[in-house]
Amino acid sequence: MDIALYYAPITCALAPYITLTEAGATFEVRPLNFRKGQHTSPEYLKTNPKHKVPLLIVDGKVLSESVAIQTWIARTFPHARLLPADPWQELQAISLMSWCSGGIHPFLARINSPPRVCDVAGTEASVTKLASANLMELFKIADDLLAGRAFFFDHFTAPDAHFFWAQRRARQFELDLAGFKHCTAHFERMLGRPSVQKLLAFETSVQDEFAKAA
Ligand SMILES: N[C@@H](CCC(=O)N[C@@H](CS)C(=O)NCC(=O)O)C(=O)O
Repeated sequence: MDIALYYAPITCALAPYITLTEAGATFEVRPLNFRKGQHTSPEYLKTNPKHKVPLLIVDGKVLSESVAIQTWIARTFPHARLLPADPWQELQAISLMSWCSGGIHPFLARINSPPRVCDVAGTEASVTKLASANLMELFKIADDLLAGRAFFFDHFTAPDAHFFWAQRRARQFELDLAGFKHCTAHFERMLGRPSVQKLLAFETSVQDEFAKAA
C-alpha cells in the first residue's frame, strides 16, 4: 500500500503524521510551503480544491479532513489500537476528534488570520480577543476531560494526537493555558513520545529546507 501525506509545518497535518508514526506505517510526506502558496497552486488544487492539509493519498485515492484521515489510519492499523475497541468508546473518540477539528480549530484559525473572517478596519484585535476567550472555555472542557488521566482513553489514541496539535497551536499563539494543569500534563506527556519527537525533528528539517529556498 502506498501512503502519502500532504503536510505543512505547524498545521493540523501534524496530527496524522503522529498517528501514522504511532501505527508504524511506512508513508511518504509531501511538504507544502504555504509561504510560497504551494497549497493554492493549480496542481495542488486539482488534488485538493479545499487548498488545505492534511490530505492523504492511498494507492492514488484521495482522502481529506483530519477526522476521516485519523479514522482511516486507526482502521488500517488495528494492532496499534489508535481508537478504543469498545464501539461506544470508539464513537466518543471520533466525537473528540470532530470537536478538535470543528470546535477548537476554527477559533485557532481566526487568531491565525483575523482578516479572513472579518475585514472591517480595526477589528483584528477584537477577533483575536473573542477567539481567545472561546478557546479558554474549550480548553477548560478539555482540562476537565483529562483530569486524573494520562490520555483521553486508557491508552494513547488518535484524539490525543489531534488535541496535542490544537494545544500546541494555542500555545504558539501565547494563550495562557498555565491554569489548565491536566492539559499541560497531557502536552508534556505527548512531547515525550517518540512519535512526537520524530515529528518535531521532521518539522525542523522541513522549515530549514523552506528557509534555504526562500
Ligand atoms: N477541516 C479540515 C481543516 C484543515 C485546515 O484548515 N488546514 C489548514 C492548516 S491547519 C490549511 O491547510 N489551511 C490552508 C488554507 O486554508 O488555505 C481538517 O480538519 O482537515
